[in-house]
Amino acid sequence: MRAQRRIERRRFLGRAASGGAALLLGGCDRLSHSTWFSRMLNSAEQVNRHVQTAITPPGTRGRSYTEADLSPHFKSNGTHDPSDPDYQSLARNDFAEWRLEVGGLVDPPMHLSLADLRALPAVTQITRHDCVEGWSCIGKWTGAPLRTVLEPLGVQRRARYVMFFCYDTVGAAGEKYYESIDLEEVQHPQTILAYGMNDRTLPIPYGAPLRLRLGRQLGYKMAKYLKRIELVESFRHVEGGNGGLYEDNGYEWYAGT
Ligand SMILES: Nc1nc2c(c(=O)[nH]1)N[C@H]1C(S)=C(S)[C@@H](COP(=O)(O)O)O[C@H]1N2
Ligand SMILES: [Mo]
Repeated sequence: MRAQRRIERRRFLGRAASGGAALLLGGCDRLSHSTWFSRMLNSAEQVNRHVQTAITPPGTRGRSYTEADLSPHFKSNGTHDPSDPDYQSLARNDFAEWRLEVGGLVDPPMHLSLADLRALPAVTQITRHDCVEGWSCIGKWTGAPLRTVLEPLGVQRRARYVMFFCYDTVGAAGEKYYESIDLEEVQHPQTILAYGMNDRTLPIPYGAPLRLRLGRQLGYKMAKYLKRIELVESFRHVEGGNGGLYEDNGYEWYAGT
């Protein structure tokens, strides 16, 4: 039964987030004028933009920390090592054959290697990771800002969200981990595709070879073990329809900290 299944999955995933912001869309007023980001605002989004701006002022960054603040032991949560056979075989060869698929509203679809991503200007940031289960760790993350990954690509102007699909499954039902963010979050300087952690190659328990890092949202938004990203106009008809596996289980889509 669907209700029973929901309860079991919720139990597996942990306690539901309390409070939090309502579903917030759009929010593009600090975006650049030259790119696809600025071209798709409609009046409904303008209204939502005011709501989001009131809660998270545009340009707000998550707090940055120093080396002295780094957690001696960063917790690995959720999946620690995906059992997917494709993932396992990629891992055996240090992800040399791994490619990030970029699809959906982008012409042409792309496959990016780790070398492609490392060739982009890298950013490093020390930020706090807050899990909805009630723990926090501070880590140092290195990667390519998502905006610099997407900007050279032929992203269609209809695109409003980026979806992230992962190699692992979670819970008794074995559903694929996935997540999504909107264009404001894509443009945020702390939104990076991270391949490094604490000055090392990103280890498997933390999402190797590539994971999403955000500056201002909770841990479950930061998809590990990335396989494919997809530009979409709406996430309503993807997987459970709520923009992420946690969201399909009742958690907030905008998981601001
Ligand atoms: N693919 C995938 N991404 C995921 C998870 C997961 O199980 N699978 N867990 C999420 C949760 S709830 C948290 S708190 C963080 C944990 O990241 P960490 O293992 O680096 O601490 O990853 C998030 N992203
Ligand atoms: Mo979490």
